Amino acid sequence: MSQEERKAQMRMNRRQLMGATAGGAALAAAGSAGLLGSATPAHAAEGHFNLAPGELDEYYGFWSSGQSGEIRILGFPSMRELMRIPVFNRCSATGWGQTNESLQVLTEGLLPETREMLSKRGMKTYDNGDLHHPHMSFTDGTYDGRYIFANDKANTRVARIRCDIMKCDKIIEIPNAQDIHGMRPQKYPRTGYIFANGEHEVPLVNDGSILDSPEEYVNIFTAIDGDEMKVAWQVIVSGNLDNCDADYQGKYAFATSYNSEMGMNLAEMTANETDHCVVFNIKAIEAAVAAGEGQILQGVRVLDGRKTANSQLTRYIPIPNSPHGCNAAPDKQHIVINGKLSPTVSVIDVTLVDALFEGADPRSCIVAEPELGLGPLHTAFDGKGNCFTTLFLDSQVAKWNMARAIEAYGGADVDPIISKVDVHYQPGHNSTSMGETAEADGKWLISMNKFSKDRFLNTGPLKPENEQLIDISSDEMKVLHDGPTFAEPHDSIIVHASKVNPVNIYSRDDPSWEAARQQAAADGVDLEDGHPEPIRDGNKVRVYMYSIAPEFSLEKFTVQQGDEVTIYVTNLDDIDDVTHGFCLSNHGVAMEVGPQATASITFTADRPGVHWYYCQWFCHALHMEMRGRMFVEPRAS
Ligand code: CUK
Ligand code: CUA
Repeated sequence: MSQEERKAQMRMNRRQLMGATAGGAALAAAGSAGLLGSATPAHAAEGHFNLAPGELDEYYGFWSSGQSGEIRILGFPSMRELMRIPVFNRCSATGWGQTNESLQVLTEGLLPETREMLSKRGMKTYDNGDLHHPHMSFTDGTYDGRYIFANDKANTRVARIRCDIMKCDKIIEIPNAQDIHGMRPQKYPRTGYIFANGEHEVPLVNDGSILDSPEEYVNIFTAIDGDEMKVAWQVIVSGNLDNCDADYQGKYAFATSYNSEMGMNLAEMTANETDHCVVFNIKAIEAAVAAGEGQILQGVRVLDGRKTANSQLTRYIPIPNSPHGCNAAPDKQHIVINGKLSPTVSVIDVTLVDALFEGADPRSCIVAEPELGLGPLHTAFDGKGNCFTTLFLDSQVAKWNMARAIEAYGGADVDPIISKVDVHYQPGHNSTSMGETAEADGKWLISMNKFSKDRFLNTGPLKPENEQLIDISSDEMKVLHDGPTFAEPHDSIIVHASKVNPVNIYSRDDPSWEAARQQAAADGVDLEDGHPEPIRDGNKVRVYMYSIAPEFSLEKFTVQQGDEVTIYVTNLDDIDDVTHGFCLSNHGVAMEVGPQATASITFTADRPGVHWYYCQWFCHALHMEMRGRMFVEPRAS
């Protein structure tokens, strides 16, 4: 095939997968139809999402940011962006990726081979990440406010965010797998495990000895101990793993699997009419781990749960076609598998899953398969028996009733679909308020749309996403608000504010700066007192200072050219919202220092001269005056 033919072929494929809206004329038509169906200003005016100044939102929204690599905190339903939590990305404001404390988080969980590869490039850790799925830890089927976990599809990692300080405290790289996509915490009895899907298949020891032999590639399902942030076990499966969820019984995890064909290109990957939902039998897996079955690879016990292994570890439920989203309903009984290339969703009854492991037909646990429209990707729930499924190709959300879908599957003449609403445009994930917990409250739905096209002022070729707030308190869904976002929140959770209790001021005992504490002790320094002179240790120099608005305890210090300098700043202010910063001019050095926190940063002082450091976090009327000088004495030559 020539390059031109190949391009023509790819354009064809794209059009098929995107549906009519990708075509020029059809696009314009879909656009205007969409506008007609959208919220009127009257809806917006009566909307109670529009908070008066000083009023607080009822919910926290935790938004992923996809290839931006961070987590964003929104007030919900006002949709105001409150904060960004750097995770896999770099942050100019907070120094995430520069401070020693953040570098420890970003590097300590890397595999040795990754560390070696990066160090050859002069890097300590990856600079990018692709964060799709943020999910809070659970106790007894609902959010417990301890942690948020998130995947990195780009570099095969899983991160944990502490909800007391809203900072990332652990990142681990997952061995043996490639690209963690779907990721969910165990819901019951509490979040011990984090289940993490390896999306792309690779040779199990991916060391170059096997290359273009796809028949030898495997996919890996990983369970992480969320308390320890260590891999607990892995299971080899057949077919790419996409999204996953856990039941409310603590017995099973479920993962959608496209590409049962194990194809290497688009035509091969979409050939079969059905793919799978893979069921993982947690008790059977734990027993196999305890019995020492399988093999240890890169320090992890890896069990064989492929179809061919015929084990009690997994079951493969045939699902039409290349399924994507996997969503446990708050009724604690049903799992909705979203068909993507099939207009259907398939509903699994978890009470019928035990039988699959006693020889029942894998499809015998399917109790409904309603046809909803084109491109069903993800489903959310209202806790009243209704489900909301995004239809990517139709640019709609369908509201349907679980009980009616089950009756219809049993032969009754009922239509499970209650209503549909146009969204703008091409929705991926959606979330309802508390909807992935047993406490789903049925008030709000957010539709996370991949394209905004004409909905906002033109920002040039790169447009924002559009997240639409929908009132689901009645049968007719009402779109109340358009929320533009930068690349590219895939998924979100909407958590009642009562579940989350962040502190205002760090505890001086916080483990975040344990290494600084130890170094200071070794140097005979109290972090809260700082030290009047730099402490020299060969060509390593440590500078300890504290800050009280609007001053650093050191107005100057002197080092030698070529010294490796570490600055420790302890913020002694203990007033809400008085964060300081430390920014060293012309050195690429900057960090946030929260109230009562210690933060540190290391750099080489290779520029002789006078260099000002200043507080870059506006903290006081004399914030501009909060500064000092670093003198770098030229190296004697
Ligand atoms: S995935 Cu992006 S729309 Cu990564 Cu959860 Cu479905
Ligand atoms: Cu301290 Cu600005």
